[in-house]
Amino acid sequence: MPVIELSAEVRDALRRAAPVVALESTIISHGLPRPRNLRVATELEALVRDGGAVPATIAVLDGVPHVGLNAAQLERIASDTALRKLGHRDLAPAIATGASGATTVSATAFLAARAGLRIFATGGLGGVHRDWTSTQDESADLRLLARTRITMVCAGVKSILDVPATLQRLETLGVAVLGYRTTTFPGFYLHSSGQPVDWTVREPAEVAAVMRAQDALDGPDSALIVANPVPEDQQLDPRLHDQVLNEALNAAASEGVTGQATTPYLLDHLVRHTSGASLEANLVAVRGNVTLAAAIAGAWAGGR
Ligand code: PSU
Ligand code: MN
Repeated sequence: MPVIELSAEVRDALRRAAPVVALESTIISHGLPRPRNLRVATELEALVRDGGAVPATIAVLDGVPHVGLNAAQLERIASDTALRKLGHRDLAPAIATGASGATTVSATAFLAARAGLRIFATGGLGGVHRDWTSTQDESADLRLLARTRITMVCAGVKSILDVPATLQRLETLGVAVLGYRTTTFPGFYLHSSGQPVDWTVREPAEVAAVMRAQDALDGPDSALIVANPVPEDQQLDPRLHDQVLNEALNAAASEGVTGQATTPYLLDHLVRHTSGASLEANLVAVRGNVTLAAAIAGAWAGGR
């Protein structure tokens, strides 16, 4: 395994078994519009600190996987338009060729777990795309979460996806899903996707207890998804959401957008055609997840 570079702060926190929260970088480089993305990246790290944990944003720079970025590195992620989007499968080629890229959930979860981190926050997971039967497009996020012991705090999966199919895949893959103070699976921009969840927890300590039970069972490794909805009064208007999403899906199909480009294309289309309202809902989701992840990291570190 090539060396993973830990920031001094993250290394120190891990040595002390202090709370640490992993953050992905693709949301910064490919998921949010510039220049707001840099402010968001900085704000998310500050929210983790306010919650008493150390932030560890993860990316690959010049062929080196980094866990924990300094201000200049974070700025590079936000501003470098040539930065690649790296899933787990891209890590080895990126390392070998000295490439730089932002890491998706799949690559971030892998590097975080390898570095000894246990808690990870993002906006919405990747999953099964709506036209799966013709495109076979299922995010590599799911495959990695099926084999990585990491606690993933998210607002569900992105609503551009086929949510019921994604939940079914998570069941098949053996990934547990906890609703955080909700009995329905969140809908990313929306408070609820309408799909039920099997388990509901109400406090960070309950999540930490589930993590300890995972450790006691000791395998096979899989993620624990903590699905944390945006508050109903801060969600995107569901009617606007459905209408613009349909337009976005049609536009992607007619422009022939496929593969890695699909998710950034759809997210960007939603931002532009909701006058930024989808961006605000996305940010509410990520902020809430980051804050909850810090609290879970605290409960987890405290109970060890
Ligand atoms: N969450 C967000 N915005 C994003 C993503 C997540 O709020 O842009 C990114 C994550 O990096 C996730 C990726 O892993 O989208 C999924 O892309 P794909 O469907 O190509 O696997
Ligand atoms: Mn994909």
